[in-house]
Formats: sequence, structure tokens, C-alpha cells
Amino acid sequence: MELSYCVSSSLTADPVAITKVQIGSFSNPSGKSTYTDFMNLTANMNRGQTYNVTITTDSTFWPANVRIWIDYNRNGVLNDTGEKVFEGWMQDQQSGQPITGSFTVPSSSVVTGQKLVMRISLRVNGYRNVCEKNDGKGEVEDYGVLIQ
Ligand SMILES: [Ca+2]
Repeated sequence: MELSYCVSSSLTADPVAITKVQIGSFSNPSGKSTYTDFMNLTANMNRGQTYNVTITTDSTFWPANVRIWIDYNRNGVLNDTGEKVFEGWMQDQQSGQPITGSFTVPSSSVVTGQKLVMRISLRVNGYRNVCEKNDGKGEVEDYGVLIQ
């Protein structure tokens, strides 16, 4: 079944955008855009496994905040309970350091063997909600996830 997801985007990707996404061994560099559909790419994950997250931005002094959602139950809604898998911000606003952390894929009650949507949302000055459009500085990127 083809699912339809709410649209989300920043108002502008200038001056701050996602430059690289790393989740476990999955990695994707990207340019400045308010929204990019990377559903042609797939991050492979396993149930019960923990994945390190590193979101690199071109922010050197803005308070950059990142949220990540995965539609684990594949119902077209990204913010069911437990589907906001990551929330983090740049600890040292002067250094331009990446936003880092980790999350663990649930060991049960997740759809396996079918591509799921993962939304990564970067926003300056506070977090963006999953379905907000034309909201703030930053970037939104959607990726495919395949859980085994
Ligand atoms: Ca869902």
C-alpha cells in the first residue's frame, strides 16, 4: 500500500542546513534545501539494535536542533507513540560540532521487510514538529529505512 505523508519543510536552508547524515553505517551528504526526498536511499537496521546518530550541519553559531522520526508501524503517521526516535541539539554553539546521540530500534511491534519513512528535521532556535511547513531556518530530509 502506498502511504501518503504530511509535508514538512523549513522556510529557508540558509544559513543553516544539514550537510551530512550518519546513522550507524548509513551515510549521506547533502546540500542546502528546505526539503529533500531521499526515499531512494535505504538505511538498513535490525530490531533491538542501537544506532549512533551524527547529524552534521554548516552551523557554527546557531542553536541547531534535530529531531528524527521513523514510521515504525508503517501507517503513514510519523508521530505515533515511540516514533520520535531522536532529539538533540548542538551542545557547543561556537564549534560547529555535529549533533550526536543514539537510538534503539524496538525489538517488537515494528514493521520489517518493507521500506519505512524516516524524517530528519533540523531547525534553528527550537525543534520543528513533524508536519510543520515553511517553518524556521534549517532543513527536512526523508529517508528510507528497512528493518530486519
Ligand atoms: Ca506510525
